[in-house]
Amino acid sequence: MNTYVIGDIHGGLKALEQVMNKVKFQENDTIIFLGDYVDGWSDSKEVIEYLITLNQKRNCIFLRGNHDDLLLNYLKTKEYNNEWLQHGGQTTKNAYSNLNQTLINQHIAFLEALLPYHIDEENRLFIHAGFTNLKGVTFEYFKPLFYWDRTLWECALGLNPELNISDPYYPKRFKLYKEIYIGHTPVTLIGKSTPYNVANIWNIDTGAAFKGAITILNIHTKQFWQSQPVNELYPEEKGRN
Ligand SMILES: [Mn+2]
Repeated sequence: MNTYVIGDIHGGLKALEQVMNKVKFQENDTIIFLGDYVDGWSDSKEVIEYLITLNQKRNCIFLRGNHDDLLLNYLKTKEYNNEWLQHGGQTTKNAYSNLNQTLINQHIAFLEALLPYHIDEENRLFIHAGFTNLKGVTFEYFKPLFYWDRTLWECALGLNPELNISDPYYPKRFKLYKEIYIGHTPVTLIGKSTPYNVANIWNIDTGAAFKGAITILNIHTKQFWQSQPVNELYPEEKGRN
């Protein structure tokens, strides 16, 4: 029985299908999706449909990304702001403009059921962005940080590699969980194109909203699979630039 984690998707259905087909999933495997299913490439609606279908035949855990939350808010209230439109929301808004209300309600139900985080039986944490409370996720006061925070990853990148885990300066947040899997902040920002590990933190967002790939990682073996860069599969589009 294997557990796989998959990073940001951002409406890139063609890349999602490509990388899903590379992994030989077994019936009782678990796939944990780190969130950000929408906003970017033109298939946001189709990605949600794909995930709803996949959930019927695989053990899936779907976490909430900040973009999924923005879409949920739009579908429920029809309210949006320009910042969402500029960060990939425009293609999503377009995609949903001709969907009937029954299907929209189905997608709202999917988005509402997304989990803020997941902790497995071996105390591994899976979360879209991060958390800030030094005692862990259950103590977080401002819950949207689970899908907006970047300080956990910044803290990891700034970590002195010579610092011992018993040192009082060692970040307390890193000691709470066996491993922490995140997306949200593309590793392409630091010139990487594959999952990047610092201390016990694994960043699986390989920049699918931009010119990167979608990545699936086996958490036990750390073997990973990637789509081709998503922009190559949508040559007529700009993604989130
Ligand atoms: Mn993202």
